[in-house]
Amino acid sequence: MNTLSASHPLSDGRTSTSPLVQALHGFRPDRLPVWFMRQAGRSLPEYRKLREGTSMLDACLDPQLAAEITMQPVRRHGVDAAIFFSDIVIPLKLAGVDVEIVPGRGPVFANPIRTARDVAQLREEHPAERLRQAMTPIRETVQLLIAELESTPLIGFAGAPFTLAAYLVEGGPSRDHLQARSLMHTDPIAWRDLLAWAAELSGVFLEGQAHAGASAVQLFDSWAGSLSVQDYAAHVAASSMHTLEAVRELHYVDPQGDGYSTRSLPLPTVHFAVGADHLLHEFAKLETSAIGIDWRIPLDEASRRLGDTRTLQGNLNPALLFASPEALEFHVREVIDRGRRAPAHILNLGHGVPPETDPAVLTRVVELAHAY
Ligand code: 1CP
Repeated sequence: MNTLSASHPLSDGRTSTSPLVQALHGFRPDRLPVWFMRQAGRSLPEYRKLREGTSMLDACLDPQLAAEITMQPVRRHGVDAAIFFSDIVIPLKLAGVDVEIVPGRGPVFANPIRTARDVAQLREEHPAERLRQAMTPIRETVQLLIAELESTPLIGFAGAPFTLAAYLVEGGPSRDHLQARSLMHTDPIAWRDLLAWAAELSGVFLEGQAHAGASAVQLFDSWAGSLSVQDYAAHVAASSMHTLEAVRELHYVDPQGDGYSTRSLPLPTVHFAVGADHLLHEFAKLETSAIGIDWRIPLDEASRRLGDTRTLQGNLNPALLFASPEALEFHVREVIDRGRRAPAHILNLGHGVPPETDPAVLTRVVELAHAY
């Protein structure tokens, strides 16, 4: 077993009794924890101002800037967690892969990965070791953040291997990830090797954030919903497991112990995907502390399907952020009520904050959740 340092915010008690960490361990804290995927970024005028003249990837790798962007929504909305400002392609970038984030589009790769030769070259030229050597700006950003966050937990994250491969194979964002879904059948060995490589990089990225001070980590498999259950089980699940193994062994000594015995608790983990309720049973096998649910199925139904065993995160419909205050309030209450079926609940959106969102509406959701 691998123990987080005594000065880690979970070990020294700063975040171990926070509503987020309590809920991730399956308890119902006094206050319902709430945070938003993509809370940092384009919906905030202060973000747009700070980002002027700096590219997305440069902003992610500048510790002062990335820490400040991470803090902005915490100060403004009073959310119960900070999400590390970075991107799922940062570990690839740090391993030397030629990738850019094109404004208004997303990650674009100079050399799409289409053949067994491309995969072999990628593995040879960009090994996980190269990322390990390049993690300094990530660790520095996390250290700056935990010094400022006090009792608010920082959530670290990584992209799941399939979602990364969906970009690598297509060369950029795509509607249905068809080329990636084909490669797993046209060349299953190359596909397996590509996912194993991506899994290792994402694992190094998660582990680095955890050791530096993140109090939980989330695996984003945003595009897994495009897969059939059979394809997910046969060609994808093992690679997500591989990434999670990098943090599975990480534990901390519960500072709330009774003084006679010590209790060791695991670093909490979250799994998230979109449009993937057909894969819920598969995600359950990954044994994360919580499962993120998008807005397509109600939380009580998701919990029922999981045997009421798992903390759920979600699942406000982002479209309701644009509805009348009354409709939004009704929706927030309904999501919280349905979430009561699960052992514990973390309120979030079913997917990220749309860039057009009025930030005052997000603050209102936090207030509603905390008051209800
Ligand atoms: O210039 C900009 O502001 C670029 C927009 C942007 C931002 C703010 C991108 C490009 N990435 C990010 C930050 C980011 N990305 C965060 C931290 C901020 C926060 O959550 O508060 C996180 C967690 C991500 C993760 C991410 N990147 C995911 C998984 C989460 C999800 O939303 O599904 C995915 C799929 C990406 C790829 C990506 N990066 C950027 C964009 C626009 C996209 C999506 C492209 C597409 O539609 O395929």
